[in-house]
Amino acid sequence: MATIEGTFEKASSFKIAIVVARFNDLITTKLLSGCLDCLSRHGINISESSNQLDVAWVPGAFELPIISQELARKANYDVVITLGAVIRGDTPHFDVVVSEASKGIATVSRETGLPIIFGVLTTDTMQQALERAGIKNNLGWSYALQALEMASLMKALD
Ligand code: INI
Repeated sequence: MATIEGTFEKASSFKIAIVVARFNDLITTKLLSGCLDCLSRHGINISESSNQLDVAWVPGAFELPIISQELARKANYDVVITLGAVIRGDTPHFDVVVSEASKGIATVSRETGLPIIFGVLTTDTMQQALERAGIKNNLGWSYALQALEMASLMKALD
C-alpha cells in the first residue's frame, strides 16, 4: 500500500502565485498578510525582489478564475492561491459571484492540472468576514498551508 500525501519539508523551493480581489479589500488585504506570513515562515522569499512569489490583483472574486488561468498557463508555478471575500448582505448578486468564482476556480484547476486554492471567504456579514480574516483567526494563513500541501502532493505524484 502506498500512502501519498503532501509534506512541508521542501516548501521553501516552491514557486507560488497569489491572486487577490480588491473588492472588500479591508478583508482581502488581511487574508493576504496572513498568507504571506505563513509562506515566509515556511522559507519562501516574500520580498519585492523574490523570484518565487508573484501577487496579482483583480477587481473582484468574479475575476479570480481568468487571471488564475492566465498565470497557470504562462508561468511555471507549483500552486496558485486565490483570495477574495464575498459578503451576502441582502443582495442576490452574492450567489452569482460565489458560484462563478468557485466553479471557475475548480474548472481552471482541473483543466490546467495545477492546484488552485479556493481562498474566498463567503459570509453573511462583514463581522463574520473580519473574524475569519484576523480578529479571531486568519484563514489566509490556512490557505497558504493548504497551498504548500497541495504543491508537495502534486510533486509526490510526479
Ligand atoms: N466581488 C467580491 O469580490 N465580493 C463581493 O462581495 C462582491 N459583491 O458583493 O458584489 C463582488 N462583486 C464584484 C464582482 O466580483 C466583479 O468584480 C464585478 O461584477 C465585475 O465583473
